[in-house]
Amino acid sequence: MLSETEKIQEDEVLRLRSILKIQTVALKAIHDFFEEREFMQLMPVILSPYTDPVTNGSSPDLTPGSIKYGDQELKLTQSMILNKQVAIGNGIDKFYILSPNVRFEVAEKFYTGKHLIEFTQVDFEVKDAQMHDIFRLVETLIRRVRLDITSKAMEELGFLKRRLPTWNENFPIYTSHEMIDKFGEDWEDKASQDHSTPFFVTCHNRHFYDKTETANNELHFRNFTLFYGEGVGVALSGGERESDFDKIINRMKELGLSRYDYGEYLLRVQSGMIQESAGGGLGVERLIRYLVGAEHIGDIQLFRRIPGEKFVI
Ligand code: ASN
Repeated sequence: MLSETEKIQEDEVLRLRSILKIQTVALKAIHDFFEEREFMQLMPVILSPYTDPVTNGSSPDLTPGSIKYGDQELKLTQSMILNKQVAIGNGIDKFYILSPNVRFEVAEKFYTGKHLIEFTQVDFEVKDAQMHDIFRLVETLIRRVRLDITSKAMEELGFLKRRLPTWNENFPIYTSHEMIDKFGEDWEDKASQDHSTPFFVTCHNRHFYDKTETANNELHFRNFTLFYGEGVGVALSGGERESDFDKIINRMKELGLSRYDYGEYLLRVQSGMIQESAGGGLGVERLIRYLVGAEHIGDIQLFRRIPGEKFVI
């Protein structure tokens, strides 16, 4: 007979094993999906002279960690977007990367249940693609993951008491303006709670590398976020990319970034190496949290990397 403590420990092991099985099946589905569509897999970089500044005014707490190596100041990758654009310029037309990102979030983000200091995204990019091509790609990818999980990890879903929602072929698409009108300025959580299935939201005033367009004298952004329903929040962010030097410089100014921090990247923009592309990045841990129905993102991690928590190992 197991004691009460032994029973709890055994249940915890079974819970963790179920989550890891679902994670393994999901990652294999993602690899298979891209390989079947002839995407190349690139290896991630961890340190580089330039990284995605991520911050867009709404998240002032994000500061890239820097490391000095010789006379170079290197940054821990916050996202590989700038590398992705250079890869497109090097003739790699469609690819994906399992890319570890480090983002120093403030301790209070513990309470969101969805932030990590260190996480991995499935980052992908397609030359000459537009937003709607990426929507179709992402819908098919999420559907594929769901299909493989339900056929290969039914037992584990059952143990975790998770019933995955079903959804239509196409996820609904809204603009951020529609969301603000319906849910107010703080629309993200409310909108995610209001939906039982995933949905896209376009047009966010966000990154300097997102493509812009002017309509009715207003600036619009050809970028998007995929939200999971059920209050789980952001799944993926992405966009069409800006390749016009003057527009990029203007956006850097608007976002309070210094062009001198992006010298080599901007030289590439100026020489025409940075071309039209679109893509996005799907957070792996958030995907797993969604699939298994975990309350807090830390609950799916063996090695927890939660804002405000002491790292144990
Ligand atoms: N990976 C995202 C993209 O492709 C960028 C990000 O994570 N900040 O747009």
